[in-house]
Amino acid sequence: MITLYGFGPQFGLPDPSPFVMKVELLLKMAALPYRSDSNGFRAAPKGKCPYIDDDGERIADSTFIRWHIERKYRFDFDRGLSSEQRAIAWAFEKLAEDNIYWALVDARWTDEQNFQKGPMTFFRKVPALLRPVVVKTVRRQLRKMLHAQGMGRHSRDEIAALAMRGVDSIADYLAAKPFFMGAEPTGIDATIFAFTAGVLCPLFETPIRNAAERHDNLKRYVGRMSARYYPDYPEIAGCKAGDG
Ligand SMILES: N[C@@H](CCC(=O)N[C@@H](CS)C(=O)NCC(=O)O)C(=O)O
Repeated sequence: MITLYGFGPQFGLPDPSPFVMKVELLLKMAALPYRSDSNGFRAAPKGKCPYIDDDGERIADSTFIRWHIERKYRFDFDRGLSSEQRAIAWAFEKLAEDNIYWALVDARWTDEQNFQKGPMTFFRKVPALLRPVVVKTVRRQLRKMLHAQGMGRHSRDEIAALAMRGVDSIADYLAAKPFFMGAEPTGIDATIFAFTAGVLCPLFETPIRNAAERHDNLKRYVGRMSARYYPDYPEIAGCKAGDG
């Protein structure tokens, strides 16, 4: 049995982490039975979630988890795609994970109002007396990470401009197709769904979300993916499951 370690449903999303949502989608696509555990962060092999435990074998990082599923269960997420399409899918995946992701982190963790509505809830279990110190320390670490990655060196407007360009590219490439690469879902849909839902999450006020909301095809896509993979959610990120 596979255990998926994440953070648990929050902000109206199956998980606040797009990487955890991505892995959950991959498990659903491969029709593998799994259970979710939101108490494993401290034991994370690389200090981050998601990771999985597959019958005692622990694999960290959403991309290595995908490769593990492909190898162990002989499941090709990209079946039917040409090598050119696979290359395009990989490039879009990394646009979301290595560029848009950091704009999302900045929007959720450094904007005060968004932080109070969102990530602040992660600290509920910290004793009230300690909470201000812990929150301050974690937010300082986050800012250091953003600075080291590079996104944190830009102004708010510059970060938004970069992320909006990424979101527009995703919407333009999706165009009128039902799924990102065509008529059927492939591996990249796990990532595009997770990050688009994260960007569209109505809890957070961001120019990136405003830009994404202008793309009707993106909202319909999130609704279509939700209907297929999260039938128990009437809506995810403000996108109704039946709207696709
Ligand atoms: N490359 C990793 C990224 C995972 C990641 O960044 N996870 C974040 C949550 S979205 C995390 O656990 N952050 C905790 C930390 O950095 O302390 C993947 O693809 O799984």
